[in-house]
Amino acid sequence: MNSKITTIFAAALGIGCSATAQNLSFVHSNQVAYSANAPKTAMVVDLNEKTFVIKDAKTDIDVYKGELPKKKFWRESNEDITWADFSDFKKPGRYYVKVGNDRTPSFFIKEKGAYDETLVWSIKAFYLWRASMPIDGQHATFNGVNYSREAGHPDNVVYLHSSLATPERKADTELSCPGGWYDAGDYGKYTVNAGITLHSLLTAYQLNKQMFDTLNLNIPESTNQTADILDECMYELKWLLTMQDPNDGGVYNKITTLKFPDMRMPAKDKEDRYVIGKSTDCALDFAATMALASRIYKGNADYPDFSEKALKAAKKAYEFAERKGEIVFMNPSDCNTGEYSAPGQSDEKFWAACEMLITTGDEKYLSDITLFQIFNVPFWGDVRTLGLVSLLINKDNLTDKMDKGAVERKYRALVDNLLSLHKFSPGKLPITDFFWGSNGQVANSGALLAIGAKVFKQDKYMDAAYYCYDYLLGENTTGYSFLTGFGRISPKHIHDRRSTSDGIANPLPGYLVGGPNLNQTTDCGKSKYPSNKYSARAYLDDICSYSTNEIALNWNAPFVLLTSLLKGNE
Ligand code: 9MR
Repeated sequence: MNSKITTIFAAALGIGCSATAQNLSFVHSNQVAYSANAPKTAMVVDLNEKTFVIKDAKTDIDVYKGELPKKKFWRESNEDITWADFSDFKKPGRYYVKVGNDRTPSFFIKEKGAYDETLVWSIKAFYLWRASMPIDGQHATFNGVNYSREAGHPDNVVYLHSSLATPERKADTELSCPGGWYDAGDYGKYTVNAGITLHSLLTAYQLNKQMFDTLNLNIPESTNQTADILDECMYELKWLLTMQDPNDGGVYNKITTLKFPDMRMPAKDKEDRYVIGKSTDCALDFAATMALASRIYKGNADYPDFSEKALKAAKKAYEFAERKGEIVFMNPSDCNTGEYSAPGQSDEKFWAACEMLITTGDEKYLSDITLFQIFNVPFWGDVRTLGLVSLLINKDNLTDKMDKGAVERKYRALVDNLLSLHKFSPGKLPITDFFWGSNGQVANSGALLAIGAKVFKQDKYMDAAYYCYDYLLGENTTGYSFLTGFGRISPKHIHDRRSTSDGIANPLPGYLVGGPNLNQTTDCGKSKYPSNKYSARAYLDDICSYSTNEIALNWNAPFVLLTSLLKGNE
């Protein structure tokens, strides 16, 4: 009996309610909720059936019948795939899809509110990530479970790594860099990743201000006048400002211990933390982020001094990068924590120049902005598209010297390409390569498409954006909803130091795991993965799998952006 069949028997017998086995079923849906007017499908894998039904989850009565199109072979999973399309079934309720003897977990169809919980908790995840302050049960209770914890990493005394010593700041100089979010399942704080993350979150705010102005996240700052998502971002921005060296405007890469910490709670991780690295990509990411934040918080009564301070800091960092040329960061020999370092800084330069131009209107930045380049789905190592997104959504406020038509054409080319990948791939995904953080790539693709739909007022891009969301919530060949706490089969053993050591059975909620990735299966051992050959299936819900089952700021943030755009479209 093959392992799929065994697990199906187990499921039929109701064994193991909190299912962990992969490919528990051959039919996969969004496991949380579809919006009534959105396209709705389920993925059918390697089955020979010709029809499907939708059943009411309570009564098991058939409410919809449909035919399955011919299967197509999907190279990335080595499976024959077809799709049960029930987009025209819009009646709110709780259902499941049945194909032959196989079925999906149940899900809701909702007229309104399909995205509310996933949106709130994927942003709350950032609150739960806060360093240097206790997490309060009042703000951190999910499904009756209290995720409060003691403060960790005050970071009011961190040491300048010897590799950075200057006459003004000698080795081991004590600096104070408190606050900010942990980067991922580790406790480092990294400038590069903070930048792309804040771009996603602040873009979400810019595109749906009204909705965010009233969205209560129940965080400690919820009682002030500022939108909660902006309060949450401010926690990171305040820390980020401390990463600049006031002497030369350069920006440090990270604050970490010298080695990745053991699996223990933040309050128990007492190793010395160091300020490490000072590179120009870092300075440019910082400049871009501060310039962007400066215009978002302008005139904000809760943070009256921030906007001006941020713009000054941005200019200083930009000038540092111009003066110094390319300085690429590499870990010093005594340190093995994350690097977030990629060669070539034209992408960071472009992004920073775009944000500086939009915020200041100063045409001197035009000379650093060329649109004769290829724009791809962004990730921390290629941030040029963040600049393009900002130009696009601020196009009505740009100087006449900026070619707005070209901005639109470039953006259209990008989303048209994503749309055709979605349409023509048997797996419907707009990505073709599942590398480390593939779920972040899916979320970013969906967000770009949803932005395209909103700006160009073209629904066709939304179809693909919806699928990206549904994929992340379970409509994928692994059968997992990749957002912790959501869906019947979701990750239980994430590579996260807090979730591993807090003594609570379920992991912290609202976190998107990295997702399928074939390239680093050595972390747990190749043979442990459901497939070590086919990338779409190379996901493992195990603590050892930092390459597929870790969580990170830059994956949650585009999920927030995508989800907020879908909510805005309800
Ligand atoms: O997301 C990063 C991925 O693109 C890199 O290939 C990988 C190895 O350098 O690092 C990932 O980022 C990790 C960071 O370096 C440290 N904190 C955890 C991040 C997620 O795994």
